[in-house]
Amino acid sequence: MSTHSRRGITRWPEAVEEHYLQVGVWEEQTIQSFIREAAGRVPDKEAYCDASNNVRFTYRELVEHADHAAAGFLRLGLVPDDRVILALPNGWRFVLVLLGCLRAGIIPVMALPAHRHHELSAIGEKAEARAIFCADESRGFDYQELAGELKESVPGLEWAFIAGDAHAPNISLDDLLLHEKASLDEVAQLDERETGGTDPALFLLSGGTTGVPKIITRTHNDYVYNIKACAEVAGLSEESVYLATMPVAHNFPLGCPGILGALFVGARAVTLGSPAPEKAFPVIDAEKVTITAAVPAVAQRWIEYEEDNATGLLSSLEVLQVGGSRMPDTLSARVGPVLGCTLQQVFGMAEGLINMTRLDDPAEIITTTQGRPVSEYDEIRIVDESFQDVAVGQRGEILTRGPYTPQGYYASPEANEKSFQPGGWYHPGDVVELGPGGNLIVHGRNKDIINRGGEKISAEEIESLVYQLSQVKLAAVVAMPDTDYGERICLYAVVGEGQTLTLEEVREHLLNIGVAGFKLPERLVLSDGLPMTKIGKVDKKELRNDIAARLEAEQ
Ligand code: OOB
Repeated sequence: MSTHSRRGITRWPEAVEEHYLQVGVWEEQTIQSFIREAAGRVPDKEAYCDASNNVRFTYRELVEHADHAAAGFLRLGLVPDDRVILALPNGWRFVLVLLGCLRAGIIPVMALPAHRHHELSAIGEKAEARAIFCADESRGFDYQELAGELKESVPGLEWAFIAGDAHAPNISLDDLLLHEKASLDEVAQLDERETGGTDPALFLLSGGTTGVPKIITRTHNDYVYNIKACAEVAGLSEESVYLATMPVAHNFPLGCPGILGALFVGARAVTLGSPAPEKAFPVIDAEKVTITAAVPAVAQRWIEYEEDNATGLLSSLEVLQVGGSRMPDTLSARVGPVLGCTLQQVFGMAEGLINMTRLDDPAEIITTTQGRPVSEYDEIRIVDESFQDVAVGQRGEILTRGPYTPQGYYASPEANEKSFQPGGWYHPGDVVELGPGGNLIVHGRNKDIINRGGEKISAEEIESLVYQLSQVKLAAVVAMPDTDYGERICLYAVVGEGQTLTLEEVREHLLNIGVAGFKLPERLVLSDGLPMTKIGKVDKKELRNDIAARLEAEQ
């Protein structure tokens, strides 16, 4: 084990790691070894379908392509433990690059196609990324240009792999994925070098509260267990067909159980680039999808679309997992009757802990709670502001630790100080109550983020960027309620005397500095002053009430 791959990575305490190994929740095997195992059982079965491009691979093909990709990366000069930014959209290239990286021991940083220079430069620098994998051009945005700019600004970032035709010096990813072949020697070397269970497998990004997205190291041992525990609770079997319509870089559609869970059990994984019902419903019908995952905003669109159109395209669908933000009880009650499938509520986080309602739970539990931990080894406490356990049935903030919840962020001592409590307890800032049958009910959060349809946006990050506009004297970003997204971003600002500010100016400024589109404020409220708390901070609670009241009055 080289020391490099351990730099910045917090391990579980040694005795705890030994315990997890002893009881077998950690198996000392890699993620890809379980996909190979499935390929051994059902080599000629279709493993994966890219429904946007109608590209399909059997298990045998998938495993071979992963070898070819891994050998191709290493031949070019990438080495095990290198980090690479994976910002590809859902599709066959994403899957082959991910599996190729895992096979080569290269650590992919799971970025989003929506990320731009602002996010990718910070992530790339923090992770010391040596390559980026991205689209050519999408929705009018030129990723090749972005990749070029990133190579200029991120030290050590040498390669840009582009989907489709690449302009030199960028490298054509398609050439590599479709034409490179691993020799028998190279395959033997890959086998020999295959990394161990406690090695980092991938870096997930946190929807955190501070400026730079925090990186979460997920090791093979912990992520394998995450995937397996979720696959079991979601009832995945060889007969399942799992559809991902959200960006698969997110933990939820990636490993909870996600496409990786499907590949572990010899099921079929299908990806699509959009959750729009007009696109997703025909795919569910054509591919006979049995299980898929959605955020509440998407579940709502699906329910409304089915109510309006009675498509009858969902007869194969058995389970709809919903999570990422709080699903209103009124919406959860409509899933079964309208979509004809079982709802599974999922309260999870990229940092680890996953809670799910069980498929055979009574309807009352499924519709009114966000589920219970998927593993008997998950530990949960519910505490007050001084981190004392609250009385049973009281609301408080959740603390958690367990075999797939790492005890620190990657190379972020300050963030760790804030987000982890002594004893390795992760403190996500969610306010919960222990409900019937040990199921959690999520009541809100004590963290300064906006949860826009499942995408988490740090208020502090946007505020600091808005302050770059010279006319802004005071800025506060808060969530405003929204029927489609649950929450949208509202900016309150105080400008200097005689100065003006428009929403367009703010948005243009943020776009110019390369901020992801989903982080742009959607409403601006100019004010002469902002309410302050006793300790001199902007009173965001009051601002949230204010914007809610304004919206109410406008209806
Ligand atoms: C998932 O992961 P992240 O890392 O994008 O966000 C985690 C945060 C949680 O701390 C919580 O604030 C919120 O998202 N959240 C929910 C929720 N599920 C997540 N809040 C209320 N109700 C729920 N059901 O969002 C994620 C990761 C894996 C599986 C599912 C979701």
